[in-house]
Order: sequence, then structure tokens, then C-alpha cells
Amino acid sequence: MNELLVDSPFRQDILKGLSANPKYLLPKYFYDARGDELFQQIMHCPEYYLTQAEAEILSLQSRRILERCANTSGQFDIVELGAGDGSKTIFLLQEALRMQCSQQYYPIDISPSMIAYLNQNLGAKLPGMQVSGLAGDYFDMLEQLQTANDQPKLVLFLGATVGNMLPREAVQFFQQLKSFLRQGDHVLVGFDLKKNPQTILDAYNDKGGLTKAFNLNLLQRINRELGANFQLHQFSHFPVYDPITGSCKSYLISTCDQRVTFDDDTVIAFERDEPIYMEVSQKYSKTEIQQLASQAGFKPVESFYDSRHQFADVLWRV
Ligand code: AVJ
Repeated sequence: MNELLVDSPFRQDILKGLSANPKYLLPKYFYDARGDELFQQIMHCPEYYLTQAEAEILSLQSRRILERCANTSGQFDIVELGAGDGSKTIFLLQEALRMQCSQQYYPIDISPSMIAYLNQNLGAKLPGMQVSGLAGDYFDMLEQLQTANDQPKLVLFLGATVGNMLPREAVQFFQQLKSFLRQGDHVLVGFDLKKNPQTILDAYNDKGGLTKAFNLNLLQRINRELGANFQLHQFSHFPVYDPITGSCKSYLISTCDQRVTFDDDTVIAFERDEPIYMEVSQKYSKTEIQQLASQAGFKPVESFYDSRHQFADVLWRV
């Protein structure tokens, strides 16, 4: 055992997940620099309809969304959880500047490279908007923000990031989010809607193999950052979709009996055909979205859909 190795949250979470039965990894760890890059490519691949659908909503309906917020809040700060590269949010931010209802944008993201990119590049595209990025976990960063300011807020949680939680986890998440908000604050949440199950499965099983590479990249990251020796070619990518529960789940399957060792001498054994549960991408019906709002204690304001009703950006108020 090398005593100089720091027991980082990343190491703790990875070893906890790989020691569990069944084994799992946390999707927030997909997003290192290479993972960011692969996710950008997924967003542009033909099977991954979500990005286009939400871009259509935000490019055509941002004015209406912001009018509904300004009604009750007047001026407000815009906070975004899981901002990514901000390429869809920019429509909404530009409209907010035109309407003069917001001049402060706080993107929060787990990826420090994304936040650095936003801090450097977004201000120039949005003259008059103060961009203050925060890299870290959502609630840690919201805590920081709360002590720094108490402006009315519009919190964006776009891109179906909420899908990385199961419905009961989502209820708890929004209950906790609400504790950072005040009466009259808004949240805009992007949900991927239940639809033809094959369309959904294809989005997580693209022909170009990007989603597979995105999943395997987390093993690569573990190799690099935790001194492990995952053999990437000994894992296959296996996505499934259950049209009743709406859960699309991704697994990596060990294709043989194998042992993986880490630089702290940890050994993780895999049996042939043993899965690692990587991610859920939860899909919702319109009714289930309503139920989630009421269970979490938010008031529905208005739902915004793309022309094919594949995706919903849903506005709630505290
Ligand atoms: C970033 C969580 C919205 O679940 O659709 C895309 C991540 N994983 N392809 C999703 C993802 C595989 C994505 N979210």
C-alpha cells in the first residue's frame, strides 16, 4: 500500500461502487476532459435526438419562458445545474438580455474544464451578462451561492440531466433543491419523454459507437487516475430500455473472468458476464412529470415542447 495516495472522493466512490453487489459506477464521473469531448460528439450524433429537440424549444420559446418568470420575479439571476458547454442555454440567455430580465448567470458543472471554458468564452457572446462559473457538486455550489447573494432565481436543470436519477431519487433531489430557493423562484427542468422504445434504445446504442466509448472512457479514467489496469476490450456495452418504468439503463459487461488491480493494492474480481451498472437515463410521461412536481412541492407554471413532443422543458415555481 502506497501511503502517499490521497483518499479522494473519486477513489472512495469508485471503490465503493466496484465493491458493491451488483457493481456500479456514478455517471457524474463520465465527465473528465475526454468524457466531455465524447458527450459533445454524442449530442451531435444522428440517433441522439434529445439535444436537437431541446435546442428547438429554447430557440423558439425562450421569450415565453422568461415572460412567465418575469411575471412574478421581475429581475432574477439565472443559475444552471450541469451547464455543460452552454450551447443550448445561450438562446435563453440572449433573450434574457434582450428582455432585460437578468444580467447574472451562474453555470454550475462537475467538469472544471467546462467551467473554465464558459468563464472564458461566454461573456464575449453575451455582452452585458455577468458569467460566474462554479465547478463542483450542485448542492455544494448552491450553498456557496446562497451565502453570496439572495436575488430571485431561475434555476435551469436542462438536457435531461434529471434522467440520471430514478424517479424516487428525483423527488428527493427537488425537495432538497427547494430548500435553496425562496417563494417566487423558478426552476426549468428538461425531461426526455417516453416515446417509441426503439427510438430511445437507439439513442443509447449509436451505430458510431460513441456511447460505448463514452462508457469505456470511465474505465480508462480509473486506470489513469487510480492506477488501475482495466482491459477495455474485455468489457462490452449493453443498454436496455423498459418502456413501462421508463428507465433506460447502461451496463458494461465483463466478457471473461478477470481481476483488476489498483495502485493501492485493491483487487476487484469480475466473473464472466458480470455487469457494472453505469447509468440510468430516465424517461417520463407528461403525467409523471406533473406527479413529480407535486411530490417535490413545486407549482407547475407551463410546459414547453418541441414540435414532435419528444422532449419537455417544464417550468415550475416555488
Ligand atoms: C447527460 C444524462 C442527459 O442520459 O441522455 C448520453 C448522458 N449517456 N448518452 C443522457 C448520456 C449516454 C445523458 N445525460
